[in-house]
Amino acid sequence: MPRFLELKAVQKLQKLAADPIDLSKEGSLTPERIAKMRLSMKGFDLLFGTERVSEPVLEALYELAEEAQVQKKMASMQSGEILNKIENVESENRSVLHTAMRDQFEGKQTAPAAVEASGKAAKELQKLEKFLAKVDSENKFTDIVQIGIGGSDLGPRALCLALEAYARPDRRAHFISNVDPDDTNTVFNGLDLNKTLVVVVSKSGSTLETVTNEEFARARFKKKGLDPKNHVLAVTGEKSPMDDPSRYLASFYIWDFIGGRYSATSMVGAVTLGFTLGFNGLKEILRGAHTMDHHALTAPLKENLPLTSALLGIWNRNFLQLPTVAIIPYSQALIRFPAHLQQLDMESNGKRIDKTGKAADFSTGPVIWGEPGTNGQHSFYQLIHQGTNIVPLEFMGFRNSQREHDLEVQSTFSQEKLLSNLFAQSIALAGGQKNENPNKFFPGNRPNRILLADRLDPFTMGAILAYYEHKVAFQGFIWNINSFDQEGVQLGKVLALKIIDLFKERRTKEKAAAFPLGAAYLKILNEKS
Ligand code: G6Q
Repeated sequence: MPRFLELKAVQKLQKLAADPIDLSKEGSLTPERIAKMRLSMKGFDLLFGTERVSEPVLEALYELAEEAQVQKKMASMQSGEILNKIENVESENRSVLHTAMRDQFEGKQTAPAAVEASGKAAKELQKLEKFLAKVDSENKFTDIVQIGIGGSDLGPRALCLALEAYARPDRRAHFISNVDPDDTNTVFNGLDLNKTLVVVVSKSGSTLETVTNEEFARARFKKKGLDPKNHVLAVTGEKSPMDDPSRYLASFYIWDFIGGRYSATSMVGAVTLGFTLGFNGLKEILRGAHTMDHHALTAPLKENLPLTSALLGIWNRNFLQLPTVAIIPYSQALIRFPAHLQQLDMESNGKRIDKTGKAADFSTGPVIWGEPGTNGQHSFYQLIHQGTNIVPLEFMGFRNSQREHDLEVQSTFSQEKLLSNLFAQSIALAGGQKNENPNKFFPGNRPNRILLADRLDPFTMGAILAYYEHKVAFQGFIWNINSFDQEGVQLGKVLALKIIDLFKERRTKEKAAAFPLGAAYLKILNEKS
């Protein structure tokens, strides 16, 4: 496989990028363009007429996808080939099979590794269904606290918040991730522990924050005279230090072939989502994700939503040289989803070498950040409209609200106001606004695209989650980088443990005086260098 800069389409795109379409020019942003630059799939629309792409650019981008053999790589991924590796150096050497977690519906994979993985997932799902049925029949628990961090927190938390409108009225979810005693106490102070389950989620079973917070939780139960064994659940890797079912009310597994940031549809997210939404709600999320997995795998290049989004991102990043992307959902329920996507994208594609082990001589993943609209409009959009940096945006919008009740105020419903704002911003950012007063002049050519869906329900949420997972994977395939490891995160874990050992050494007053904190910091620096 040639390296990214050696791909023929890259050279073509570099030439085209010298003179990209000017969307601010009269007659550029026509209704025909908006209607034409649109892909649809089962209620989802990807609208990208407001990106700075012309027909020749799109042609060259799809050639790039073909040359980089993205469809073959997606098929390898979903069938369980070992993609998580770097040639000729020590690396994780694993399959990447988060798709197997939801490969529980029609159109199943047949490759042995994928069948084995989806079989393992099916077994855990059955176990969870049985456990949830028991919880229902006993009617003892109203609240669940998920303790986990990074991939064991962000996705599940974002999804739970997003789907609160579909939660059972008698169930609530809470999350603790940070090793911050104030946060842990705040969450537990508001709970009736008699009616509370805690699910401790850690693939490695050894993450400092999570292990500490588990002990915090156990101590709270004990203080109330309750046996933690009747309240605490575990989700962890086989043979991890947490793999001791005798300590837990129930335990579930996650495996090496699911990366933390890709684990929301595994037991990492399933326990809390199943508890709050009910097992059928959880299944709808999985069905939505599976539908998008199947689409990513089988849709032709030019009809493929996550691939097209990936290509537009590569155009902005590598050819228009734009280093950041803002993710803006026009839905308050998605408030934590940009944070999840930040991890998903930046941990996956924030890489400096390609899969051959050589330094990347091109830009890889952009800086991802975001916040729901319209809130963002009242804060950072100023820079986006008129600042000196150009920030591409990925919008999300929904034709209908989650809850039925909406109110007509000044002749429109709130959902209509929300969508009107989204479309108005998209057009204004791309087209700009002429004005003789330079202070009121908007240059336009701020690239953006919209993912539009019917309603943010569990199925749609699952599909959107998978859409982004595949967008990130497709970009990694094109750059030929390993989107599935995270050495940068591992380093932090090791260094923190070293500093913690020094804290232990400083316990006594005399030792602390002889060894101030600054010295601890320096010692780590010296050991590293
Ligand atoms: C995700 C990362 C990282 C991980 C956390 C928690 O891809 O590897 O965010 O999920 O560090 O790890 P554990 O689940 O092992 O506690």
